[in-house]
Amino acid sequence: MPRGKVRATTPIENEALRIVRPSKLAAGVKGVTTSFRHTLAQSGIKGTIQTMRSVNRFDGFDCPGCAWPDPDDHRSGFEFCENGAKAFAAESTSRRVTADFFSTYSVSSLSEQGDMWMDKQGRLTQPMYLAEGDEHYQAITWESAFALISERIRATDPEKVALYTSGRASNEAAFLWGTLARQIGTNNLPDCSNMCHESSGVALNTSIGIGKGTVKLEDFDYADLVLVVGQNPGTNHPRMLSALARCKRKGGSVISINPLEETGMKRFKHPQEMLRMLGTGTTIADDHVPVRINGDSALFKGIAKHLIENNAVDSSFIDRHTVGFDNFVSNLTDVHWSDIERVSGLTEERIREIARIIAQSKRMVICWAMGITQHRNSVQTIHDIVNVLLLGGHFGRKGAGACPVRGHSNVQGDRTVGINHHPSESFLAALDAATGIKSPRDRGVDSVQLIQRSLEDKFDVLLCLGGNLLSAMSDTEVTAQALNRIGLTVQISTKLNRSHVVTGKEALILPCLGRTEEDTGQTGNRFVTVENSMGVVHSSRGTIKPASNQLMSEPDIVAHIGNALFGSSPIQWLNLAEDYDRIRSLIEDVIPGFDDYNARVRQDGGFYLPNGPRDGPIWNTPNSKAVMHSHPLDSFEVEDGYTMMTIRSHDQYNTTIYGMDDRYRGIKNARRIVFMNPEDMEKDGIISQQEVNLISIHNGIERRADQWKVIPYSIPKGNIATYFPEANVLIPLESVAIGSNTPTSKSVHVRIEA
Ligand SMILES: Nc1nc2c(c(=O)[nH]1)N[C@H]1C(S)=C(S)[C@@H](COP(=O)(O)OP(=O)(O)OC[C@H]3O[C@@H](n4cnc5c(=O)[nH]c(N)nc54)[C@H](O)[C@@H]3O)O[C@H]1N2
Ligand SMILES: Nc1nc2c(c(=O)[nH]1)N[C@H]1C(S)=C(S)[C@@H](COP(=O)(O)OP(=O)(O)OC[C@H]3O[C@@H](n4cnc5c(=O)[nH]c(N)nc54)[C@H](O)[C@@H]3O)O[C@H]1N2
Ligand SMILES: [Mo]
Repeated sequence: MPRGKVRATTPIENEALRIVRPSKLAAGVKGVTTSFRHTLAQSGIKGTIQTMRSVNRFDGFDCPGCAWPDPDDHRSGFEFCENGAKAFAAESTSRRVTADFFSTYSVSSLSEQGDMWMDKQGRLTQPMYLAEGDEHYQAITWESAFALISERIRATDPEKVALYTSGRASNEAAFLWGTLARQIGTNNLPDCSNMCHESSGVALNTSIGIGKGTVKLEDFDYADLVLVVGQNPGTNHPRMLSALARCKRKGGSVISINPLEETGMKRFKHPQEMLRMLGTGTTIADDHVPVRINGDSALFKGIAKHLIENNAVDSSFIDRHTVGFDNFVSNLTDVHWSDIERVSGLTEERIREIARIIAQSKRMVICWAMGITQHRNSVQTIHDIVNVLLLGGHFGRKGAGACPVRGHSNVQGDRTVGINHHPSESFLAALDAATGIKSPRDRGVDSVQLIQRSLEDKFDVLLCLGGNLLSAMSDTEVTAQALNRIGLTVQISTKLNRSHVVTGKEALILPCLGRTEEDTGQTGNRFVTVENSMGVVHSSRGTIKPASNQLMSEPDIVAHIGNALFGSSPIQWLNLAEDYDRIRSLIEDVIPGFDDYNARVRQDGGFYLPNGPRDGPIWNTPNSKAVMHSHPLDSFEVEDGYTMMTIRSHDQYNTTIYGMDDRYRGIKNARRIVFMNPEDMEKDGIISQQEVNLISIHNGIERRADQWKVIPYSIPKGNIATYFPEANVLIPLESVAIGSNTPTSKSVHVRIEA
């Protein structure tokens, strides 16, 4: 019997949209008071003080907000930012979702509620089971839940099982998770980075031989130039602004390359210095370059042309360390300035002006995030960025390098410890030797492939370690249909979200401890470890009383599933999870760079993982040199309609909506809005706040989303912006980046219907 109608998207709110003056100053007085209001409202004053004291201290927990590192030398205990505070507040809320809640609300009635409402219901407190055809989740014991999962997995083939990971999982949980998948017999490990920095991983691996960035936090003190490309740090990595401000104080320059001039890049006040009321803050960006959406490849090609024409390249570095230079040069001669100008939306003179600044730089860092990784040609664009760094020899040098700024606080660590759908032979061989299992060698599915194959009934069981796959993935309605076809979906979660209502035929919710909470196993107070965006592995120890006495830690949950499936041979699952030092010893045996893991991670601040291009430079590529890739200029311009990017507001954490405002962009009470250039509005006869429908077009198929309000905004002509996840219904599942298969969330071809 099918369930009642379940909505896959948040209902259209009839909100009272107001356009106000955007905050010009990031993380100033307002930021701090706002953050306190958030924690206070949700966890009460005692909770607030306790939480704030433990943030990012050596003996406290790692901020669940983002992957930006803390200063090596001092973790003051008050290293926090407004949005980090919102992330704690959301986790340390005093509200609870109990079994009664689920008997009040059926899944279909829950689905009629908004995304923000769902998160605000509080912490999940006990395991819940949704039987096939049922309308209500009902309580289930942990034991029965594990038995059910094991039964369903045993009843199917290993390739019909997938294990999704969201990037908050610790190294310990993620390592067990990957190992569990391989003991089951699959590399089906789709993860949030497939939708995030996968393009960076692919592009960096194939050019510099490591899928990560090559800078340390201290490099920002030495850099004479930092480019911030396709990234909005004021909202998504606020603590990065301190590093940029320090760079500037030491004489460095910062250039922001972005279709939008984001707050924070304009002016910033360090929250820790805040109470001293220092002036009006530091101006961060010395220059703002309003590139068109997906115009970055053209821009960096133009920069490279200028550098080569003017012989402003480090020839000895290029000779010693790279291959592909000659080919790159001849390829660039076929790229014409007229095309570069059209695609980037910038004049030749403007691009040469930026190139002249780059030519002067001895120590340049280039940072980027989702504005670069979520396009058709993202891998190529990142190759273009790396080429500009290679031309100037900006590797293996203090104050220089590539800096893909990671999102989720441990997304980088999860990949390092084996969350990978195409693991290397050396990793699998080491895992087999250390554990006694026989890992499969076949490539597994990524997130997009998981959805595509579920539509063809190729999946029976999907286990999710955190996250909200339904809302994070592109093509929401199609994704929902795919998930509905899976036999059993299991969500290991802290908070309620739409993936708990749009499920497989049967579903389980397994509530787990959050990062901030005390983890008292049989061996006493346990801690986990994480890796930040700069390759530092450090500890994170929760300090707050758990939200419910029925919660289990993530490693414990994974181990119990392993134990239910396989008992204790060859992996002693329960024994392993009892004491996380044992998991870490196993990681040390399997993954290079974790020597003396248990000892070194107990040092204040942890330790750096080795990084060839940074430490050498040494290149772990086929011919031991960095590769300069040459690609033709792909433009993916749209002839009719607009190129739409889907971005984050200041009041959300991915699919978790904290509030309906976007203070830095001057928006109150609305999320279904379209930022549009005033000249485009005039051309289309659209007035401010007019309601329009959005229609995306891909391979002749139309997808619609109705009732969006238009906001005039400073954005390049032909470009529009909307918020994720509301706009995900418009992103076709098949529209992905070449080479990384990442949904093209930042370039969606859209028509506007007035
Ligand atoms: N508070 C908060 N913090 C977060 C998150 C959150 O949701 N909330 N999410 C976390 C996660 S998982 C991630 S991955 C990061 C995301 O961090 P960001 O990448 O900063 O997030 P987005 O909002 O997607 O912003 C992308 C930026 O790229 C710009 N952009 C879009 N298209 C282009 C383009 O073609 N070229 C250029 N040059 N710029 C472009 C947009 O204008 C926007 O400023 O933040 C992490 N931190
Ligand atoms: N259109 C569009 N789509 C996008 C993006 C975009 O820019 N545009 N960005 C993409 C990016 S960069 C990312 S990373 C993905 C994010 O994809 P996901 O990581 O899947 O999504 P989140 O919204 O971060 O997941 C939030 C949920 O995680 C659970 N959770 C929180 N903390 C914990 C914890 O400690 N343990 C466990 N087990 N669960 C926890 C809570 O239940 C919460 O509801 O979305 C992607 N989707
Ligand atoms: Mo992300």
